[in-house]
Amino acid sequence: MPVSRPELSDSRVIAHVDMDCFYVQVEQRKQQSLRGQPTAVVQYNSWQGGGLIAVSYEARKFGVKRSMRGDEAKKVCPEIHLVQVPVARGKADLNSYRNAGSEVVTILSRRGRCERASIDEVYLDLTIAAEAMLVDNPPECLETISEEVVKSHVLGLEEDGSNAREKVGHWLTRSDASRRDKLLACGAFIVAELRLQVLEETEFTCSAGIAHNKMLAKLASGMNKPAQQTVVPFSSICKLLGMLPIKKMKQLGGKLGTSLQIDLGVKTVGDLLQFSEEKLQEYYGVNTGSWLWNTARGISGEEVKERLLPNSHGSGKTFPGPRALKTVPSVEKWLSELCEELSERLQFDLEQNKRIAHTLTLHAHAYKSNDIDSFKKFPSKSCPLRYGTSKIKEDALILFQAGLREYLGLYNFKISGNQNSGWGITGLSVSASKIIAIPSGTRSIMNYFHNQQETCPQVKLSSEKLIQDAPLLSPSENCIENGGHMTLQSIEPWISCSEEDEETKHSLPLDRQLDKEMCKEKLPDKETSICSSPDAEVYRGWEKDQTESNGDYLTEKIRDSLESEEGKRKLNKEKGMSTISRYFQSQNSGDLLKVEHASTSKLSESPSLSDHQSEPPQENSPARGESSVDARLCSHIKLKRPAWSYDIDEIDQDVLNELPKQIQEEVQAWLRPQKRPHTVKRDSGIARYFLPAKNK
Ligand code: TTP
Repeated sequence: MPVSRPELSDSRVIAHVDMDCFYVQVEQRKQQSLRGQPTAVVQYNSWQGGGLIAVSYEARKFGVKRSMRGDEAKKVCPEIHLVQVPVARGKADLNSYRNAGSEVVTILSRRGRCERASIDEVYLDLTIAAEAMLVDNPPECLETISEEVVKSHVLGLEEDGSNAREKVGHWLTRSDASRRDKLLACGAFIVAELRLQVLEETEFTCSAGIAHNKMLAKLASGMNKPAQQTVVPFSSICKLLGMLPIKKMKQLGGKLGTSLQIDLGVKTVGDLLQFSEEKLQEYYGVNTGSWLWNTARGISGEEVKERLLPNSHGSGKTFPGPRALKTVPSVEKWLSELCEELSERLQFDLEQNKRIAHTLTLHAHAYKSNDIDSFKKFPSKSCPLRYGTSKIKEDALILFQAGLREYLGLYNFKISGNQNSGWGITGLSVSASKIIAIPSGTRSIMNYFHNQQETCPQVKLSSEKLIQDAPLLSPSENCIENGGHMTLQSIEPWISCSEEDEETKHSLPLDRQLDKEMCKEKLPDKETSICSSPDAEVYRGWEKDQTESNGDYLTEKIRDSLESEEGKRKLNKEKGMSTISRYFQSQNSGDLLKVEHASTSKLSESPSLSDHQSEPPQENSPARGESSVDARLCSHIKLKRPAWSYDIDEIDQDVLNELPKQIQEEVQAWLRPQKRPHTVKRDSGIARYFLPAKNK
């Protein structure tokens, strides 16, 4: 759902830069002979000449469109050069395009805050640079203006005939303009300069929109392509939105836009002006209603976020028509390819950018034949991400099976097993999100992280546990690059949204989410109750020890936060905490997870767990002889506490001397090798001597 944000200031200068026919330009740079030629990049699949994914402007003049296949494009433009997208692992390899995008981002980020919005789009906040230019070097004082600047389009200016450039030049250098228009003019100078730098350094052309917010800048960047820029002065906003078909507005291309057309009879964004905010809220809820009201007026306070790297990594492939995957082994084979690619990119990101992804998500597109329920979507599933190709593959397969089971219904899933019983997978993707940077100067943490991955068995995903419905990601967040197979648009509808407050859930460190998931999963009733109350007790106990021994007040904070929904929200608000703190938290919670998991897995191996308790079990204690899983879990987790860590000097020798000989020896043995507390036998009841009187 769109989020309504009031305008931060009407004096911001925001640019949206969009590369022109990007994949084609990258291929033309590789093969210079293609420059200026009608060219298109086609998908890996060569059926009917392959699907076109990028078309040069020279080819567009002939009527070649992205929706065509290569054979069709050849018919309308026989001279067209069709370049196949690079291939690796039987699918498109987008690395050269990603790297080319990064080259551009590096240049654009020189003048202001830069947000990489997709493989070939960037938002820039140039307010500070524009303000500085207005003070130091105002356009009205410039003696010459570069050709690139006067080539700008200024919405609302009559651009008729030969004097268009003159008019633009005049508008950009007016001394009587309002301050906010002067700032936009400065923005036009800066963006023109940046675009020239991009061309000189990368050989790529790009187009741009310059306005006072992201929404208007994005609308403008596509208005004059290729290699041009468009400015949106305040006076032209009304006209621009008045002409803009409702479905062309970002966020209104889908159901909401359709409803506006059908239910309110709205044709253009400007048509929304006739409705009061209350009316729109009545129809679409408070938030969306306000967003629509603001949008109709060109109001958007969305900030440009500092982000030079993608928010997520994804690898996907479609299997249209007869290529649909119909058995679990065939899905497994492709998942393996996708996971290898994903893992390579994660590793690269880790090494190059010191970033760690926390969530693995599987999306699939499926069909069921002979099923009245065929509108049902394959549910997207996610889980905490474990590094290492084999772990990612293993977890992705489990996520797939969990999704398939839900999609088919348990009964059908059981009877179909690995057989084809009328289902097919037409699209598959894995993605890694919640990517967090490890702060610089934390080399040892990197080692720690690596060690964790390699030496700890970690939590092994089971299809019964730990799997979450994937949250709905916004297109820009999701940023799954399409692999020449799946477009973002086509992925988006697959993502199922769990009904829980996802934002809150995902604000928790992932291992905590995991832990809560374990508690929520469909365990037998008895075990479910373990999680709901006594386990929470154990959890607190363990964390208290951690808090005391580490002095880690953050752990304490998380515990508090977990205790209530309110707390969770509090934690959410604290997202701004330094990344390093959060990194430490997640490492700590990772430990917790290991402890708990180890405990759970040991339950069956160790029938008399109570023997290991630091305190002697009481006669009626459920931990002694009882089969209460609950109590056994408690006792096992308590085992992990740093119990009985007395210093020998703190024990009064006289007290020891009064003890029976055998017990004295035992205590000595116990205290001496303090670093090996678990090696002592503890079944003699010695602890009774140290218990408070009432327990003796
Ligand atoms: P776009 O920016 O949508 O288009 P473009 O750069 O090719 O052309 P334009 O000048 O009109 O902006 O997409 C950027 C690249 O993403 C594009 O070159 C190829 C790739 N892409 C796909 O692979 N599949 C798709 O469905 C779309 C829309 C883009």
